[in-house]
Amino acid sequence: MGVQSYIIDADIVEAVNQGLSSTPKHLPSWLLYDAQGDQIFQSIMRMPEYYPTGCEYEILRNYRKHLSHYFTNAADSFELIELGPGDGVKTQLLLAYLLDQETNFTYIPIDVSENVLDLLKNRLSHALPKLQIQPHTGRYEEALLLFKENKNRKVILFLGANIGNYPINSARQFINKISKAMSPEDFLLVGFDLKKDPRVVQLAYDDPNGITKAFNLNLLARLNRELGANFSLDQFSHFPTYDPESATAKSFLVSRRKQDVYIDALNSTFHFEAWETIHTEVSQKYDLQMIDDMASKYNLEVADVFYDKNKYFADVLLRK
Ligand code: AVJ
Repeated sequence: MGVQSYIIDADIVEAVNQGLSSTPKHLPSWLLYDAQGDQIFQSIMRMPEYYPTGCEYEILRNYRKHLSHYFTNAADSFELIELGPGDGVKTQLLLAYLLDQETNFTYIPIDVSENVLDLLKNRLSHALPKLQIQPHTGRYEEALLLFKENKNRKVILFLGANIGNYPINSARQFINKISKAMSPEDFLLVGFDLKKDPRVVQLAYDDPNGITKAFNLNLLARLNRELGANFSLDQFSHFPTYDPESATAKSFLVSRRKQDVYIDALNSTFHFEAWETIHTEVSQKYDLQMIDDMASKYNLEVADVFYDKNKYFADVLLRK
């Protein structure tokens, strides 16, 4: 092969090798979010079919006062820690309100992508000059361990139905880890996408303009760019499913024919049978019973639940 023109990330190599060597094949959803994927996800959030963004925006706009009351209860300062802030547009509603109230807090957005955090910091420093912001680059788990050690009061935000990306058992384990990092005065606010008409869910992941399709296929384009793979994007289709019984939405990439794909960085060829699948994403939906069960299992109490007008989505406030 020619001169290698890409930087190889060991985590990506391992995940891709493991996922494409498994039966059935799978790739982790965090691979969807490179600079291109971040941009396509911004377009997804503006689609009328993708209801979660608008719902959570409505919730934070309507209830920012209620939320601020909980958060500022003890009158002292606190750390507002956000796991996976994205573009921060929804959180900004809350931040602006807290600053208007002259609340003393530091905003700590945590993400694995330094790119996301740089963009966010630039944007928020202009929009909210008084904001004290301390971005932290790294994985959530490792960041939580750090926060467990400091004694500052904490409000942790995990919004946007990001929890839905974890299969339900992993979601439980993750909530358990957060719970262990929390003290009795701390709060945790989690955004859950709720069970609803299955057709509404289905359409959110199968939009007629193919934006979600482009998002899913970008994963293969990324492997072409970063690992020197030779996936033909038109030989794979995007196929989302929603099972209303388990309330799990899943996305697949389906091989349209029998084919071999070479990945230079792995120095390996992967074989695909016609109609063989790669599972790329889970988007778990919840109901209040599931949320209550999860909370009580891990010593958390549901302090309040905030809904949008359709009850499509809930921001759930938890404390120890
Ligand atoms: C960012 C994980 C909440 O699962 O709804 C949107 C990602 N994927 N459309 C979701 C996504 C396809 C989104 N989360």
